[in-house]
Amino acid sequence: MGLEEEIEAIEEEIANTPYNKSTEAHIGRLKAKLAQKKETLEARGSGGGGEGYAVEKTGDATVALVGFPSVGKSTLLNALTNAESEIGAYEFTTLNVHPGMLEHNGANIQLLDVPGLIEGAAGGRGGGREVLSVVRTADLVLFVLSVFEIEQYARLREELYANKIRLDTTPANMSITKKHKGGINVTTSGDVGLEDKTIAEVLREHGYVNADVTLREEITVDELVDGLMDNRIYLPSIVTANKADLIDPDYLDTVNEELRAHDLDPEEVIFISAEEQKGLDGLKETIYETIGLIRVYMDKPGRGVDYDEPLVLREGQTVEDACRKIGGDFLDRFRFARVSGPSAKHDDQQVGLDHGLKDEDVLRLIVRR
Ligand SMILES: Nc1nc2c(ncn2[C@@H]2O[C@H](COP(=O)(O)OP(=O)(O)OP(=O)(O)O)[C@@H](O)[C@H]2O)c(=O)[nH]1
Ligand SMILES: [Mg+2]
Repeated sequence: MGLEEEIEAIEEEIANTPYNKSTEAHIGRLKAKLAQKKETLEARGSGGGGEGYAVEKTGDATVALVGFPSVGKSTLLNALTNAESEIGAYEFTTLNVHPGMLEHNGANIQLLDVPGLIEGAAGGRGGGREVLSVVRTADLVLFVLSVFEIEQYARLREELYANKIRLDTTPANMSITKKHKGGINVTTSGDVGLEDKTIAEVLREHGYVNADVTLREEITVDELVDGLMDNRIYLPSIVTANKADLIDPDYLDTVNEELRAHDLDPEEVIFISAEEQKGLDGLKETIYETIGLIRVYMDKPGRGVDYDEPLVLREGQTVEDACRKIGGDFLDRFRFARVSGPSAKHDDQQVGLDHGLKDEDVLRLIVRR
């Protein structure tokens, strides 16, 4: 049996096995096996340099526009950025990756308009694999849907999932320590939703013989398998409903229903018209916030606070990260810093390299001469 047939056989067996407590461990083992076989198949296929598109990443963050042909990706890119992406009234206008730079709150956010993501993309048909490899390197996925084709959302998510992109979730909270003997020991805190036996089986299938595994949250078999593979990418996403200018107010109910049918909260979906440039300010702000960008205003000796060109960092980053981003020898010469603003207990608080910064902090670095 060839690898493809083996994969199909396992998929069929999973589909035909009812899921319950007595079959859970078996299904777990099958899913773990399936993940590895797919990996092997892919490694074979990628000999011809299939990773494609070397798009140079510039700016403070990168956003991938993901959507079917003709939903308005290029129009949106052009409306948001300084790029000139070809817009056509026919499908597949965008045959290459078109980058553009969006400036918002002093941050430079690179948007990538990638070719229409079509059915079977994750399987490598129709050049979709290249699209997906671009998406994998982004910091945020921006779904572009047309208000008339909300159902495309399901397919888009499936394609990304099949290409090991996990959206709006975090990696499983677990730790594994390899040992020399003693078999596989499972420790869980609270009900994690899986039998200890299932967890052990999945680990065994992944080649662990002796190991301590600790799970600290509820998890599915698929999430457990993901947690064992090192090539899963976790990204946040935003959903836009474009061409909102074309719908009558009474059709809005239908759109909202469609959204809910796809587990989307109409309140969280951003309705826009790329063509008429409506709803774009809200979209820019949501992009900025979802990536978790923050502005830090540098207080430069003798020149005062620079509010025009903030240092752009991510939520959770520290004074040390700020020094690195500024470059030069600031880190080597660092003595201490003074912070005012949201992260400071009081104005001019003296802090060290590990101090966490927040949006709109004012930062002064005191360095050795
Ligand atoms: N009415 C209206 N038309 C739009 C809007 N956005 C895009 N269009 C039109 O939809 C068509 C397709 O737009 P594109 O921006 O080329 O779509 P695309 O997603 O880039 O398509 P591909 O490059 O083929 O993947 C064009 O005729 C646009 O003028 C919108 O907000 N409202
Ligand atoms: Mg296009």
